[in-house]
Amino acid sequence: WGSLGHITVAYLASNFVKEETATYFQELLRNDTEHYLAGVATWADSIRYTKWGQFTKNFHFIDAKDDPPTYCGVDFDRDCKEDGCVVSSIQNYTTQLLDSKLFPWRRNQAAKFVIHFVGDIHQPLHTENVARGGNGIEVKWERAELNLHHVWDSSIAEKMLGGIRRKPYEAAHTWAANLTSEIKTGKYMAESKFWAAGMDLDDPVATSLGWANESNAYVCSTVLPEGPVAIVGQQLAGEYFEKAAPVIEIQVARAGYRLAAWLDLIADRIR
Ligand code: DCM
Ligand code: DCM
Ligand code: DCM
Ligand code: ZN
Ligand code: ZN
Repeated sequence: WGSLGHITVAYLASNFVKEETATYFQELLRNDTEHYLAGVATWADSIRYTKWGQFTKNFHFIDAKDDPPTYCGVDFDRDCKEDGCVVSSIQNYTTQLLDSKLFPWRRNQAAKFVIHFVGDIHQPLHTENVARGGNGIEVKWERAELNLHHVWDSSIAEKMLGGIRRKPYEAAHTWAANLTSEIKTGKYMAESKFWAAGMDLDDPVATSLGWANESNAYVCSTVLPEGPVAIVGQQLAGEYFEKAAPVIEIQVARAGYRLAAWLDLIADRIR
């Protein structure tokens, strides 16, 4: 996701964590405001293009070697690269967070990675190999030419919220408040009860692979419904946008809700 998506996932998670979890992470992240998760949500993107941070560049996605729209599916052994992927990274940094022998700065960094990667795994194109997760697919977006990955990371969400480019923190805060009521009392009230089902802190690979497969299924149904060739050069800000927007919305909602549940499990175990 772009900044708007990541910051929204973080604010949403802060609306659902237990009070003890909030206290624990406010201390670890040295921020006792309501922005303690949101303020670090895009940190992993800010370091991936730096020299010291480039070892993390593949940690944001898993390249499923599937064949959309005919066949979708993520396989850990087949798809996670030697130097890591989003699934192995959630496993690695969750384990570091649970290791009380590590220096606090290591656990602080691990927290920032977990907060970011639980967001990214819910972006369907972060679970897809075709054209490097859609980066190599040129499309039209209103009067601009963009790549498909960028449209799913940022453009659709920004258009949904009325064309935000200015203040991502304010826009994200408002979006998260709306999604919070949809989860608590609105259209996601029934199904959100199942969103954290099957989460196992002792098996972060199985847990996050479940999230990756759910996310990747949208590549076949909604991202590339006619396949990768048919979408090249198409205008996506019309009918395509109408079908994609609800998928972005539910994926951001699930990511925030699950991040809260994951942080609760972590804080429960180490406190
Ligand atoms: N980004 C950045 N520096 C760059 C290019 C992009 O910080 N030189 C950020 C902008 C987007 C994010 O990365 O918000 C996209 O990350 P990803 O492509 O992992 O979703
Ligand atoms: N913030 C940040 N990085 C930015 C902009 C803002 O970490 N580039 C954080 C600092 C504040 C909060 O966001 O804690 C401001 O959010 P708001 O404007 O919603 O009060
Ligand atoms: N990306 C992806 N899958 C890939 C390669 C990249 O999901 N196989 C994502 C990571 C960034 C965006 O696409 O969010 C741009 O990546 P880069 O800056 O590495 O081109
Ligand atoms: Zn992306
Ligand atoms: Zn990322």
